[in-house]
Parts: sequence; structure tokens; C-alpha cells
Amino acid sequence: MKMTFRWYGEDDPVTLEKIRQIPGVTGIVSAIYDIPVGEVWPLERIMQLKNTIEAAGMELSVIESVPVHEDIKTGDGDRDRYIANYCETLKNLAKAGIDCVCYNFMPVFDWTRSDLAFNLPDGSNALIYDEETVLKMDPLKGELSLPGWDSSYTKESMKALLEKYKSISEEDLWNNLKYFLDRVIKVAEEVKVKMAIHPDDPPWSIFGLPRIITNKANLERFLKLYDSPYNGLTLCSGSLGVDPNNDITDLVHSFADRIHFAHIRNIKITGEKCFEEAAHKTECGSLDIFGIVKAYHDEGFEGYIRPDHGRMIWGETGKPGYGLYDRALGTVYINGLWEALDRMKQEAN
Ligand code: CS2
Ligand code: MN
Repeated sequence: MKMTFRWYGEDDPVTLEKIRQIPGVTGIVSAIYDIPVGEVWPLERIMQLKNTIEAAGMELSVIESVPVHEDIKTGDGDRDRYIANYCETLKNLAKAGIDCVCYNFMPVFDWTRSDLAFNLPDGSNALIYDEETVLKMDPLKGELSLPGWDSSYTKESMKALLEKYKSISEEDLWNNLKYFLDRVIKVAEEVKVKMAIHPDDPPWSIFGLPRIITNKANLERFLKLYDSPYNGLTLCSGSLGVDPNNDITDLVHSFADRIHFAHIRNIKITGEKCFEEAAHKTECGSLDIFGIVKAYHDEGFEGYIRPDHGRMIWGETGKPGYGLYDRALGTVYINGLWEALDRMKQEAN
């Protein structure tokens, strides 16, 4: 595996200089954040990002994410132009040496939580999700803003979009995803960029919007929509793991050859459709992080891996889920497990 760490660009309080000091991190996961969704990423901008990261002593490993325009998900409007733009962006990324791109197909909202800084008994705080609170929220009121959400909507454009989704079923979304893959994966194959879809978070419908990248059967269906190694997965343990029916270790074994990017995050299930984000260590949450890392090790996983969201600890403030300290602890923990697994394997031989 190749250990990476997410960086939100020049405005990120977690600087590249700090990330470089985390032992074992060689790669950066990043994106260009100021290009409107759907427009082509120019090669010069990609090179600028790459050069900044290399000047700090690391490499640009994965793009997370190249966002998919809503017209592609709803299957109307300008989708063909946006798909053509997406393909251009992939070609430019390939020219810059990028070989892995993460994206998601969640309508309107990326990952969603009910509280961004819930106080935990140990004095840290974390993101939590409480279904009842979310059901009471009105997405038009702008009560929450998360790092992954597109902030360019006005109240009117958001209203129109939510209205449009009322007539889009899960099956429609599957069809629109297939339409996208049929065009984009062909290009990804040509330029050798591995596409890695991120699961929906949480993996169930919110605000009445359809969500389909949610469980094993749907991941299987997704991979069959376009059967190519370039049509792959970002396996996010925390996103899928909040549904107790999803066995992450089993998913790693089942889809190993199609997982290009591993997100490791622990979560603690606190009730039905309710969870807290937890420290990475197995005993801190509901997921067997050791078992998951071992599954990757057993499969000889050579893809990219990163710690996912962390808590805010030691008084840190910043982007919810994306502080330095807890994610750094997560990195070191995963690296420690990996080293132990490597050594045990060597000694057994
Ligand atoms: C999240 C997402 O779990 C995660 O990694 O932080 O924002 C994720 O980056 C996107 O859904 C990927 O497209
Ligand atoms: Mn993730």
C-alpha cells in the first residue's frame, strides 16, 4: 500500500510542511477547489498543484475528487458537455502523471452529519450523525455546511435542484451512472487513470434523495456496469461501515482487485442510523480496523490508502473531520499495523 494524506490546498491550516512530518506519508490526496463543477481543469493548474506538493517533498498521488456535475446525475441539461469536460480533465490529469481519481455519485450533498463538533467524554469532539435530527433539518435553510458540500448554490438553485430530483428514482440514477461510465471509463482506460467511486455517506437516502452506492449488492452491480479494472472503488470503511449489514473485511476480500483507494475510518454505531466518528483504533469504535487492515495486507493491496476523518483533539480547530492530529495518529496506527503484518509474514516464511 501507499500511505497518503488529504490536503485541501493553500487555504488548508494543515500545511504540507506539517503533513511531511508524519512518519510514513509520501503521497498527497488533493484537488483543485476553485474551478466550478463541470468545467475542465487546465493542465497548468494541475501542474501548479503537483509542483507545490513536490516542492514540499511529497508526491501528488490521488485526486479527490473530480466532482460530477448534477446534470450528469439527473441525466438532463448539459450532461454531454459536462461528460466531455470530465474526459478532458482526466486526460490533463494523466498528462500530469496522475493515475487514480476519486469521485462520488451522491445527488446534491456529499457526506452529511447532524453535528460537526459533538463533545466526547474525553474532551475531544467529533462529527456525529443522528437520523432524527437530520430528518428535522431543512436543506434549504443552510443550517449546516460541510467541507465536501458544493457551496455555490443559491437558495433558489438548490430548491430547483431538489425539485428536479423528486422525479428521479434509484433506477434512473443507475441509468445515469451507466451513461456516465460508458463514456468516461473508455477514456480512463486510454489514458490509464483508475477511477475510484466513493460510497455514499451515510449509505442510505437522505432528504428524500436517491442513494445507490451503499452496500455489497450495489457495489457488485456498480462494478458490472462497466467491467474494467479502470472502473473501481474507493472503499471507505467509515461510510459503508455505519450500516451494520456491511462487513468491510468481506468487502475488501470480495472486491480487492477493483479497490484502488482505501479510506480507513472508525465509527461507533450509537443507535439505528446513528453514529459518532471515532478514533481509528479498533477498540474505539464499532469497526474491526485491525481486521480490515489485515484483509488489505492478505490481499497484497498495492493501492493508495489514507486515514479518513479524525476527531478534533488537543484543542485543535479547523475543517470538520480534517484536522491534523487525529488523522496523523490514524496514519501512524495503520502504518504500525501494516509493519507488524509485514514482519509476521516474513517471519512465517
Ligand atoms: C469524505 C468525502 O469520506 C470522505 O472521504 O470526506 O468528502 C469524500 O471525499 C467524497 O465523497 C469523495 O468524492
Ligand atoms: Mn471516505
